[in-house]
Amino acid sequence: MMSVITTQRQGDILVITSNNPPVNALGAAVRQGLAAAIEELNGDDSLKAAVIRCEGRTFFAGADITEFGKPMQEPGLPTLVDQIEASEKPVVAAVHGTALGGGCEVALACHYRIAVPSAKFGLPEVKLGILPGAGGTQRLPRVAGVKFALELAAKGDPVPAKVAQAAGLVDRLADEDSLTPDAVAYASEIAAARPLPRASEKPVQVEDGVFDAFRKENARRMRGFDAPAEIIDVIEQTVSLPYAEGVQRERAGFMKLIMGTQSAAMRHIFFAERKAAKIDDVPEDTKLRDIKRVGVIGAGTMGGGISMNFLSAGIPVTIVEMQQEALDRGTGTIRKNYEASAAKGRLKPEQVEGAMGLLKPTLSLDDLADCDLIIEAVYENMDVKKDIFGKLDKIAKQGAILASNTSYLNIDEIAASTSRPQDVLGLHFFSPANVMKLLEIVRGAKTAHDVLATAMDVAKRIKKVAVVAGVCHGFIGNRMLMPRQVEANKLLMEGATPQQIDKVHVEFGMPMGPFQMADLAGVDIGWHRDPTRIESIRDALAAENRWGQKTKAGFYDYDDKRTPSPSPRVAEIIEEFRKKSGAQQHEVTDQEIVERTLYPMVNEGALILEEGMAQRASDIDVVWIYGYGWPVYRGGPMFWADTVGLKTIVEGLEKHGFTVAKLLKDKAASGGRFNG
Ligand code: 3H9
Repeated sequence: MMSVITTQRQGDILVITSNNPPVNALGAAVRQGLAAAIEELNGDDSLKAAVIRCEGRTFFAGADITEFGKPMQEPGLPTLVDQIEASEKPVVAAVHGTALGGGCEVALACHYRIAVPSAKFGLPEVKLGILPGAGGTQRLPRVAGVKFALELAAKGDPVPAKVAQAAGLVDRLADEDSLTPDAVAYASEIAAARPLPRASEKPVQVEDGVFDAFRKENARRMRGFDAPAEIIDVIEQTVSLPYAEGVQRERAGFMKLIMGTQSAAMRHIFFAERKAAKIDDVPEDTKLRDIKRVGVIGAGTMGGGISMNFLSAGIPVTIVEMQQEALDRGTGTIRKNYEASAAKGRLKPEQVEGAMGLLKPTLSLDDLADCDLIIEAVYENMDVKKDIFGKLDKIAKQGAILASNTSYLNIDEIAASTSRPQDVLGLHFFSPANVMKLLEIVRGAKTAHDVLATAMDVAKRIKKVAVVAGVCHGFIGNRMLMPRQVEANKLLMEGATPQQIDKVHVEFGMPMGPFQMADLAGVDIGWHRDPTRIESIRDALAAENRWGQKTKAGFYDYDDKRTPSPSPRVAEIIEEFRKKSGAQQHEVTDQEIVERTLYPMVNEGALILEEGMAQRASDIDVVWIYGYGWPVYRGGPMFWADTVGLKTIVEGLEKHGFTVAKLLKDKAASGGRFNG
């Protein structure tokens, strides 16, 4: 078997190459090979310096995450990076692709770093719930300053090579096409330089107040997460310590985090997201249909947002509306959104024009004849959708994929209004569609394999995380939202307030609770619009023009800055309904809210699995993380249920009178789990 690490001499330079596809993760074989190569360098007088480089699409993308939780084979990464840095002869890191996590730490341990301009550097460990555990918290502040180290390590977003260079993390940029020769030339140039620049030996410069300022600035995004707080603490507590002591503190922090539930949850989601892209009965080499132009029917909020995904990815869009005014309004909103991004510096003005130039507005469905994928995004009405699909059947070219953005309706029924149900599927985007990462791909009974595979590929092109769902009311996400809402309403009748229920959800880690969500989405959504027909609290609120944030009143009152406060009027309305309902009043505890709103979601998830509406439990977790803001550090509802214990979930459900799904009951009885 070919070794993952090979060495080759170019004159007196040793070129050390890693070839460990797909991402050159630093598994045991790579670490052993690198350690041996460094020994080779130092044991041979004819060698003067070394270059560490990688084959394939990237420099080391980090430690091998699949090894976590197993006994570590020697040498561990912390030992290896120290060995590289301790080399008596200079070692140059030649970076392309992404030097992430342990990969960035290997680069930091090298004495010099050269990178192509397209390379990126990052410490994404925080996104796996851990901290850089191979000297990253120690070497990076020494090389690039505390502020930069905090940004990279506590936020986890990579930076381009040029930014890394400005910070001191990259010494030299290579030509995009000649990294290895440039790195070898660089190694020859510095071969005799002494003393060697060793990151661990540099003093750290600390600006006053940098840690508190960083904590304050990022308090919101770090809320609930253990790892960022630990990373800041580790750096703060070690900046004035020698490297050897600092790295011990780092190790202690790493061990604490990696043993914790948050890290297990976040690693679960890392792999769950990648697994979701695989469709069990659709071979990976399925030939894809060519998607060159997309049609979108409806230029409302959804249609506009959906279009932006494709425009941003450089895919031309034909957008159709029925009236000129609505069409102008829709395209105007798309432009306004792009211009707002440009104003924030996220886009260049020419990118705005580039995207807008790909948009073809029209009033005629006939103009969709040259589209390869057509997405219908009109309002939720089966007859309207059937009518549109019937027309599309006559207009669309052969082989075009016909998709509906419905959130609830039956895709098979929609597909039956065409003569080509094999080409029909659901593409359920989440609002705002240009922002939210989730895409539910709804698979009809007759949807062809290549249609599914193409939809998955399109999702990747437009940077969505896609999950396959079967045809059922509300698919995966909205179907699980329903029991939560029903219970939240019942709890109101029994004595809880909207504030209390929302608070429990926010403390759990959700961005907002069910009533805050209703106010944001619009209390009037789905309202029958008859102010005299008051059958629910929502009817009562809607009838009083309490439509949510947009009318500055809903379940809460809002000021001009949309800050919510409890509403005395809503309390009165709830009281009236309580009396009418005859529901028994009691003091509702926070724990009861968890058991009655979150456990039923797990139960619904189990039913979804039982019915085959989701391929795997981890897909359900992905839906909730990317579509509804379930806290990633709890790993999604099914992973969370595993951490609570399925027996406890079943007991809780039974205590509150729910019918428990068979799958959930069976798993609880056998001591099983949803994930693993
Ligand atoms: C760390 O370094 C800790 C140290 O500080 C301390 C240690 C003591 N390990 O994403 P893709 C797999 S923590 C194992 O689809 P892309 C992935 O599962 C690590 N496997 O490709 C997938 O497998 P499959 C810090 C990994 O081009 C395949 O590779 N580093 C790892 O869209 C392709 O992945 C990170 O957190 C890994 N480290 O994106 C970086 N990485 O084909 C994590 C990937 O079977 N990785 N795989 O589904 C990434 O962010 C992206 O993979 C990357 C490529 C940007 C590199």
